[in-house]
Amino acid sequence: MTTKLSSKELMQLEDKYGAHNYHPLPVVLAKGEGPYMWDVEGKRYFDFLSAYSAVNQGHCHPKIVNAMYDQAKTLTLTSRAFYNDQLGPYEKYITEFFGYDKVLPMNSGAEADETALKLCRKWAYQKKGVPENQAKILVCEGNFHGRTITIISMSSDPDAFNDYGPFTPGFETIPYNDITALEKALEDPNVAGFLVEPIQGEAGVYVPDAGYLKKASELCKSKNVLFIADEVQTGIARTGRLLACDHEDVKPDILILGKALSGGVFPVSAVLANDNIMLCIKPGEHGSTFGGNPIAARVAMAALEVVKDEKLAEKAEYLGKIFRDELTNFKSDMVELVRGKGLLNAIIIKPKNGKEAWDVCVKMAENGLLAKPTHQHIIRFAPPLVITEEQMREAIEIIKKSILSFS
Ligand code: IF1
Repeated sequence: MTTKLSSKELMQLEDKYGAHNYHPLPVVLAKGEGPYMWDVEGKRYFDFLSAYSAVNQGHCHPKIVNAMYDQAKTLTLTSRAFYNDQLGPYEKYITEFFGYDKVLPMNSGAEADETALKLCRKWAYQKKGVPENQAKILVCEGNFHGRTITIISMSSDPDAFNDYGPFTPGFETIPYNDITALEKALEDPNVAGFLVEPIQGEAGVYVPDAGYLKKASELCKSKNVLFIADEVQTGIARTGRLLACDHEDVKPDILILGKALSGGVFPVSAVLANDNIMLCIKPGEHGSTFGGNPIAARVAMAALEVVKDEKLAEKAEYLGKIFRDELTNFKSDMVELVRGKGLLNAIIIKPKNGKEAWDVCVKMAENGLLAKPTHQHIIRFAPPLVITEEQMREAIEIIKKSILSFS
C-alpha cells in the first residue's frame, strides 16, 4: 500500500515535474461530489469555480459517470474512419436539443472555436462569395476563446499572445457591447462572421447591455454575416437559460459548446449549424481522432438529460438572484460591484490595506469555499448548478465572513 502523499508533497511534485503554466491556489483536491470537493487531508470545500463552468451538473454526477463507465468497458474509440453505434443517436439528440440541422463533434472548447472559424471562412468563400483568403472575422476586445495560435491571434490580452507570434491574419477587433462599432465594422463586404461570447467570462463576467446580442445578430443578418456564439462557458444552463443567447431569443448561425456539455467528466465540445453552413465542409476537410467518439457521445447525452431532468437552468436563474441580492446588499468597502446572470457571477474587489482579490480567495479557501480571481480585482463565482438553496446561503455566509475578516 503506497503511503498517501500530503498536499505539500503533491504540490512539490507538480512544481518539480510539471510545466509552470498555471499558478493554482495552494489546495490539492482528491474527491468531488455535487457542489463539494475534498482536499487530500479531507477538508471539504464548496466549489465556486466548477472548473470554469464545466461541472454545471455537479461533481461526479452518477448518471454521467455511469454512462462513461458503461461505454468505456464496451467500446471507447473507433476513429471516424468507421461508424460507431453511439454517434448517430447523439447527433440526433443534440441537434434536436438545440434546434439545428447538424453538429460537428470535437473535444476541447478551443477545437470547437477553431472549427467554427474554419466553417465561417468556408461559408464565406463558397456561399457569400468573399474573394479567396480575404475573409475577415470580427471579434471583441476582452475575448477569450481558447489558447491555440489562431485563437490568441484574436486576443487583446498580452498574457495570451506575448511571444507567440507570428499571428494568424483575418481578424478585426471591435469593442464589446458597442453596437455602433459593430455597425461600422460590418460595412466591409469581406466580413464573414462575428464571433462573440454572450457574456465575457474571462474578462470578468462582463454582461453586455440588454438588447446588445439581439441588435448585433440583426445587424449581422442584414449584412449576410454569420453570428457565431461562443457558449463554451455561458451555455448549458449556466446563466439561467439553456443558452445565454436565449435571454434575448437570439439564434446564432453557428453555436459553439464545450465544458459542461460533458458535465466535466470527459472532454466534449460541439459546433452546431444548419445545412447551408455545415455542409460547406466536405469529407476529409476537417476532423479529429477523438471527435465524436462513443464515450463522448454517451457522456454528452447523459449530461444534457441531467440539465433537462433536474431543471438546472431554472435553478441557476433562481439561485443567481439570491446570490446577487445578498452580496449587493452586503455592506463592505471591499465589494465594489456584483454582476452576472444566473450562476455566472463576479465580485469586483476594492483592495484594502494591501489585501486584494487573491487574499480574499485564500481566506475563502481557509473557510471552505474555492473561487479564483480572473484578473487582479475580480473574483468569479460559479458553483455547480445542482447546489441547493440552503447550501448557497451557507456559501454566501462564508464569502461574507471571509471579506469581513479584512475589515
Ligand atoms: C485555461 C480562462 C475561462 C472559454 C470560452 C472557449 C474556451 C474557454 C468562452 C476554450 C475556456 C477555460 C480555459 C482554461 C480556464 C478557462 C477560462 F480563464 F482561460 F479564460 F473559463 F474563462 N471559449 N476557458 O472560457 O475551451 O479549450 O479550454 O476547453 O486555459 O486556463 P478549452
